[in-house]
Amino acid sequence: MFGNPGSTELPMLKDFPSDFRYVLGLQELVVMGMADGYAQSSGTVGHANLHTAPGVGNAMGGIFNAQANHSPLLVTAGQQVRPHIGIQANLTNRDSTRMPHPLVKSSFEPARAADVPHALARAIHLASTPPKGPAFVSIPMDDWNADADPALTDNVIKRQVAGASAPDPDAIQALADSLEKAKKPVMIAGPDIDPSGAWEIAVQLAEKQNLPVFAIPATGGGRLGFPEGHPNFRGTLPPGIAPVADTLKGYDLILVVGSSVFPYYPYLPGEYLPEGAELVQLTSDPEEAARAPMGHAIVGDVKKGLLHLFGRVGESDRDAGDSLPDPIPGEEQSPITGTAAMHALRQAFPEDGIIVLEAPSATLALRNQLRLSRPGSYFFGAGGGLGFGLAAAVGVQIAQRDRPVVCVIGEGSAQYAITALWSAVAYGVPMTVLVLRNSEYAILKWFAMVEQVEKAPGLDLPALDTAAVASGYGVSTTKVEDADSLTDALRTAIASPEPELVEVGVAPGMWLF
Ligand SMILES: Cc1ncc(C[n+]2csc(CCOP(=O)(O)OP(=O)(O)O)c2C)c(N)n1
Repeated sequence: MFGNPGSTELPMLKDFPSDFRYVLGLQELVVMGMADGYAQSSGTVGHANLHTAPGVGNAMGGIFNAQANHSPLLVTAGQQVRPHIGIQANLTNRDSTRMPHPLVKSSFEPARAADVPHALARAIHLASTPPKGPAFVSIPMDDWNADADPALTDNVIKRQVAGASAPDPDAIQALADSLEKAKKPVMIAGPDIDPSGAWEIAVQLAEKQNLPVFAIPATGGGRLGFPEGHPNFRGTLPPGIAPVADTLKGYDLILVVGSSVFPYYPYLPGEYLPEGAELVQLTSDPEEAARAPMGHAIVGDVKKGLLHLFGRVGESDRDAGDSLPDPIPGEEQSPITGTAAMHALRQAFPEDGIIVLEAPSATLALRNQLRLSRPGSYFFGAGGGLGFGLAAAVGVQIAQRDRPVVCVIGEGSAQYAITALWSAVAYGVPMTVLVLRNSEYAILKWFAMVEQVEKAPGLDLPALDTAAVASGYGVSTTKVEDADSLTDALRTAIASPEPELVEVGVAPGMWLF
């Protein structure tokens, strides 16, 4: 249980059971991020316990991220005692179930104290059935002194709910026929491939059918769906409508797996599909299927769908095109570029390492330089709400004790969930944080250019000393300025059994390669 307690949650924490572990976050956005990272990387349901209305308010950005990430989360919050709700005593969440809407799959306050166990079980089952996401339960604080209904509870705790439903075999057969007939098909790998366990079969399908593979636009994908060092990998799609169609020009069948179509941003209008192209989307999320602006969709479990498809197509000898060139560090300069910083990280990054990323102007540089190629190695806040990275890294590292976690973060982004550093120290979480200091909100300067906005205030961050702030939370820190020192500092930090922070100065700007 990741939580931040208040008076309304204390009764829930009384005699805290020894087979549970409580991880304290110092602010509810951090609680959500830690639980989100933990849930996604452990593959189990995470639990975030929030303080009543104001705590839920603080958590909303994190709940937004969790739904975009399809992160299976039980979110509970305390509530005034039942006799106080009607008179709206202090701290009453007066419309507790409406508050987290529309970001949660369900929102519930049990009608009777005795129904709390059932309400929790219901939320857990719902959170963990595709499409996964957060489910909310508000619990009046006096409920914890009441007895559960044994007839109901005894049944409830034994139940299992299996959620992965296979796509319609006829639809998969039609897709297999289209794939066999296509002259130049392409696969677009989405974030639900990895959590659904479809990583291997996605690779096998691409190899059997000789498919070139793109990742969905980097800003909208919380997970990788395909090894980025694989010879069939062609890079990430650009994020706008027209640029996506432009990149996919010449392909006649576009197979989108485990993704919405597409998480576009910014608005760059144009045709949605290149001429002559057909698009088929395989997704476990009926909502993602329904809202797509083009193509057909098949709803069902991504892994089962790919397994069926794989069995219905033959080996193909079509030409998949050229592999990506090896990443290069680019020109030397001082301060170093974001590209050089990511190249330096590549030298220090262990094979089994995990990246948690929230460094907007270096997102593409990281993807291109690291070419992460193992499942469960990449976590990114698909919702785009800052405050995910530092907190999620703590949760990921708690779930994955044996894999080194490196959180790559902009100095601006770090401030949204900076108190996560305290949790990392308090619980001995040995993650490494790499802070890219460019003294500005670089991505927003790029957006200002795209949106033709001149002279916007509030885009510079002079004199923000993240390392000094981190020291205050008890984190060991190192500051470096050149690429070789960065690699050395990262090697040391990654090997350390304590949380460590490395801050590097980088030149302002956007780093695409
Ligand atoms: C909760 C939230 N508030 C504001 C934003 C808008 N925003 C997007 S990127 C960004 C700046 C990030 O700065 P930094 O981490 O230093 O990265 P850089 O752009 O310099 O690479 C901001 C403020 C957001 N995405 N989420």
